[in-house]
Amino acid sequence: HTKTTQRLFLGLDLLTPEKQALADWQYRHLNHPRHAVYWGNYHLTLGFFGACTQQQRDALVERISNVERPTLTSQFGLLGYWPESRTVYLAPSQPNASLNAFAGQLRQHLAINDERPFAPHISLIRGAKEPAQMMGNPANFRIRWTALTLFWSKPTEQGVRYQPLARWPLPL
Ligand code: 3AM
Repeated sequence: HTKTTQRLFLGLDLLTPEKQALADWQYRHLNHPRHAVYWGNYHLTLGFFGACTQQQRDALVERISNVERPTLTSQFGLLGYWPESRTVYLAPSQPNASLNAFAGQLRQHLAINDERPFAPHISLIRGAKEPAQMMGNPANFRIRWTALTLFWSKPTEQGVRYQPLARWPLPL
């Protein structure tokens, strides 16, 4: 059916070993009664598009392809909590100017109109009514981002899964 839509968002994907290291750290050091985000879903959101038709998706892919991509590195070490969205997240330890600039460019070029300003983070726990207690070592993950990814937020019986639909490599 042509009316079928997919919830799409643009983000930065982690490599599997990076996801595993983060999941391992979360399991050992982050004490929280609520369920952790499924480790395969770890990512950094750059912009959210919402429900898109196949035609809209194709147009997006084309527009995204035209954006110049920078080399991006992030150092994550800040554990945060947003009470409004009940999310515990990991954020860069310091402001990340090149990442912020890239997100700004994408939002302009793709006419993304998210309500809130870009706040780089990796969501770790959802449905959290309180901040997480951290035990032991603070997180310290240095990520050299390798690809810009268009994700499909796909509902499954196990919950939502973020499935990459298209990838654009970042220069190393
Ligand atoms: O893991 P995070 O939270 O960074 O929050 C949603 C998630 O990113 C975000 O898109 C990602 C995949 O679901 N998202 C969902 N609905 C949204 C909305 N209406 C949204 N972002 C902005 N506006």
